[in-house]
Amino acid sequence: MPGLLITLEGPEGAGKSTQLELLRERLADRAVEVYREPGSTRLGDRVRELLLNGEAMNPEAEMFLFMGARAELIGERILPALDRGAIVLLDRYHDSTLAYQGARGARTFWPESFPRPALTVLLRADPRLGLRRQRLAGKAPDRIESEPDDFHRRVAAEYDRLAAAEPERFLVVDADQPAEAVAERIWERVSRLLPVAAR
Ligand code: T5A
Repeated sequence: MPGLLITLEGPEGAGKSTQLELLRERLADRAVEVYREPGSTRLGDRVRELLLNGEAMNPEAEMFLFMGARAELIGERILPALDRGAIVLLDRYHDSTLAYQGARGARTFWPESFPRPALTVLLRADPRLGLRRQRLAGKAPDRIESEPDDFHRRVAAEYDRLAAAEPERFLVVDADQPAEAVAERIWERVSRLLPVAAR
């Protein structure tokens, strides 16, 4: 596959959307497609509503709903974009399921049909920092953000475990620093993945 899949992960409000926009700006002269999860397809948007604003559900039902929305996004958007040679930037991907639904006790796994990212940036932050940033930005907490601190701590621990298990795929960046400093760390790594002429 000629394209490049780069994903951003981290706890609530760690700055993924902010960093995605800064990265998109740096890559402005290249074919870039940006998606977020859950969502970015008609089915994904409907499932997002159920997942973030619906009722409590069984952890494995939750996992498969996230994965179903992801399968649609992969088939409809991500694989075609990678085939065209695009750089695909993704705000959350399967590591979110491994971390969040893993923290709920679901038996998580990585399906063979889900492409592995060339790079996964983990914005590492105390989950309370992100939740505070979201409150300051006036964002009302959704069903998952409203979980107790202990759940968010388990999610953060799952992320640390995932990053330690695959140090080549993950770039771990401390999110508790100015957005420009975070962006610089990410760019250092992303620019090395690009063909020489594009750096
Ligand atoms: N989920 C998702 C699962 O449980 N399983 C899954 O498989 C998937 C895919 C998604 C929810 O679903 C869960 C995880 C989530 O709970 P969402 O609404 O998409 O929900 O929420 P998030 O992905 O958490 O996205 P947010 O937009 O809330 O957070 P971001 O993108 O991490 O943060 P961002 O960039 O919006 O920044 C938040 C605020 O902080 C400021 C920004 O200006 C903004 O106000 N900020 C900074 N402030 C100071 N210093 C910095 N370095 C800053 N960077 C950003």
